[in-house]
Amino acid sequence: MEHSNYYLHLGESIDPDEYVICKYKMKTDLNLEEAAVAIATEQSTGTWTGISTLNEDILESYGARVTDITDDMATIAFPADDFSIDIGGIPQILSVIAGNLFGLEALKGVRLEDVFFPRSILEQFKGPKFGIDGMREILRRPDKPLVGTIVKPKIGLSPQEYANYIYESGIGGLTNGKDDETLSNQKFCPLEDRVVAVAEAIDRVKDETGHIMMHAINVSTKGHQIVEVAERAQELGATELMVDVITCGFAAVQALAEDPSIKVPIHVHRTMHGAMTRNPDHGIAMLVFSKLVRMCGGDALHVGTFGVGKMIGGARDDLANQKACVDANVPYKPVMPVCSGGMHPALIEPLVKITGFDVQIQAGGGVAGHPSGVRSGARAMTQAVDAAVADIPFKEYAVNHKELSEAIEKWG
Ligand code: CAP
Ligand code: MG
Repeated sequence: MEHSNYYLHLGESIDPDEYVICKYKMKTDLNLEEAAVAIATEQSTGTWTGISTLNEDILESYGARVTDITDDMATIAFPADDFSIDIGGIPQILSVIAGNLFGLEALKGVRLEDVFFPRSILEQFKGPKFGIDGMREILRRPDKPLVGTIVKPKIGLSPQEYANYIYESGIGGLTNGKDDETLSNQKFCPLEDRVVAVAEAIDRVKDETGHIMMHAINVSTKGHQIVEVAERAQELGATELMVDVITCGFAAVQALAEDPSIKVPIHVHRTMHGAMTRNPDHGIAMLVFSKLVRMCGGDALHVGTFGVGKMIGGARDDLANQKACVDANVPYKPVMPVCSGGMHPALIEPLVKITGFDVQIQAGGGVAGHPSGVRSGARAMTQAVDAAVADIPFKEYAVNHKELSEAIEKWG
């Protein structure tokens, strides 16, 4: 039974409550309708050739529909019944909307630019436990941007050297510390020793200054182990957990977020995303990952530096990522957008003008590279945030703030 024309429903309106709707940007030597039908076929009820076992009922119930092709962008609607959330969840969703299609000969390139879920699917996810408000409550920081650091060097410090970095950062006024994405349980800094030492450092900062800080311990590991590792880190005093969502999987974030024994925020790092998000003609937009991370319960997510820092991305794309984190049209708490990568105090003013104050700005090199050391680097970041909040040009603010002026002198 040849059904290729079945999947073409151009101009037909469909009920968004009954479908998962995807936007695919396509590069093809075929005509765009054939390319879009190839995606709809492969990702729903068809394959490369007509099959005798496919009938009208199956097509009608579960066949994807190409509802629009504008320029090189196809809109494809997948019936909600094509998805299985209780068993399957985000892994199964991705197998449908971001699966075999990337390897189809019919396409020279294809990029999943956006996805829209019906309420019936959204409501099967819980979203973040804490989110923006929950993190602000823990830190007693009701409205200023959160400001943090990534301990540098990424690897190599001993637990005590590591904890000293966090102590200095906290005394310098930072609200957030985090492990770097490659740090785990290496012999030079065993996870449990690091958790205990960092917890003691954070407690010391609070005892000495009243300042509250949290530090995200990287618990990225094998799927069957991550809850146990996270629970142990929490038991030893971890104030926040970090998961590398692309290398660990969205299901790993969801496992921690939905586990009632996990009672600290989850910081979601996106390392390796560039393998899929960077190419404008092939892959998956970070906007899609941002929506999925919020669904599965990340409390804070790296969204980029809006064209200001060292990593790929740009203001338009990163603004879309940030919007996905806070969009009021989905039934979840807002996720704290994290801006990180090549950040330093002189970049905070231009960044905050774009992002506003509901953001976590963090710097690794931009703190550890300060000419007067980590504490001064932390102070310079804190001063730059205070200047932005007071709407005082940071160079003017730096006149009376030595650490900030030293950072400007070094990084301009
Ligand atoms: C930043 C960082 C982060 C990047 C990730 C790094 O360090 O720790 O992992 O921000 O990029 O390893 O590069 P620096 P993104 O502050 O020294 O650059 O946030 O875009 O995922
Ligand atoms: Mg890093």
